[in-house]
Amino acid sequence: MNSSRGITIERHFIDQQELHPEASGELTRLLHQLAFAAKMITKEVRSAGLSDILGEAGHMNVQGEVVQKLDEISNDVIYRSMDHAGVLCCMASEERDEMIAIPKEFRCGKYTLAFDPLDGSSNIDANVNVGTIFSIHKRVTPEGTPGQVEDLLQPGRKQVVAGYIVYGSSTMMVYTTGHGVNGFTLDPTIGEFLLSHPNMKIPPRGKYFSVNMGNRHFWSEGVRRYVDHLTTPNKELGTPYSLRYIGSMIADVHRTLLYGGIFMYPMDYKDPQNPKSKLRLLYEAAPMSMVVEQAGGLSTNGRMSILDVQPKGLHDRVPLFVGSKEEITDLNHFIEKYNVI
Ligand code: P6P
Repeated sequence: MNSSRGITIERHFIDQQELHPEASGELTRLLHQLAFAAKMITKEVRSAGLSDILGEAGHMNVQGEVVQKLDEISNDVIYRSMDHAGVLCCMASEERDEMIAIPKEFRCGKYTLAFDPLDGSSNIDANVNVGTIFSIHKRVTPEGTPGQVEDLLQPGRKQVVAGYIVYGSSTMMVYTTGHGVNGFTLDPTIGEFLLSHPNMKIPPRGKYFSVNMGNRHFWSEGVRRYVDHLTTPNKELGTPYSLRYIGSMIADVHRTLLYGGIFMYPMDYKDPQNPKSKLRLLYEAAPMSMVVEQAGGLSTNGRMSILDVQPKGLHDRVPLFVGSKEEITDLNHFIEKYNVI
């Protein structure tokens, strides 16, 4: 029997809602809109190579119009799908410096949405998998008032929904409401997301590690020694692991979720006085970490679970290590021993 049994994502949203008798249906409406936006962005991504919307913004397309970059188009698709739904009080996007308010003419809801409209978009010209990442919290300021930045600045552990849409050989939507992880594959012939990966679980240990080895000399000693451990032949330990790195975090983490192993974007000590991280907490690290932890994996910034990191700003960056439970546990032993992340 096919595991999807023809269960559409809309049916799954309703099933999830029925787990919460007190539910108002607002969250279900939000998820419906996200699935709709995913189909719209799929259309744009699939036709990108043909309709001259690749590359930098500002150039003119064949119709003589100013062309937006695909990530800006994706940003607008999500904004337009969500702003009038009456379920959000505010949003945050990688593409916008400030908090995105809900237009006055629309009702303010009780949720917030933080999103990366098209993660990995720098690779889109090379036809590499890209994706949309989303994170939903319940507001903390009084209902009926305009949303505030503090509604968005909540730790990942308080997410009510986290997930992503990966635009690859097929479009998949993977999400959790805190009761496990489920994956849906878009059937383009009927325009429906069908349950293809029920109750996803990450293997406790994998055979792959995923990191940009070009930055090896800029990592802390703990991380460098851990990666050296992974690449030193040892039959008993099952090393060396294989390196898989696409340079599109959503694709690298999605593969890690399916096959096991570890994805890393460590702190960069190129300037020891001013160490830097690259990945964003609110709409990249926190939602992806919630999905992986809900699937039985772990995440860390080198000190604590990503889900316990308190955001200070909408675009905070964090070191990210996420993957199989046993890999993160091994990494932590190296970090503790050398005491730097
Ligand atoms: P690097 C893509 O641009 C991105 O934001 C993530 O999706 C990806 O993991 C990372 O940057 C890749 O960065 O420095 O290895 O090219």
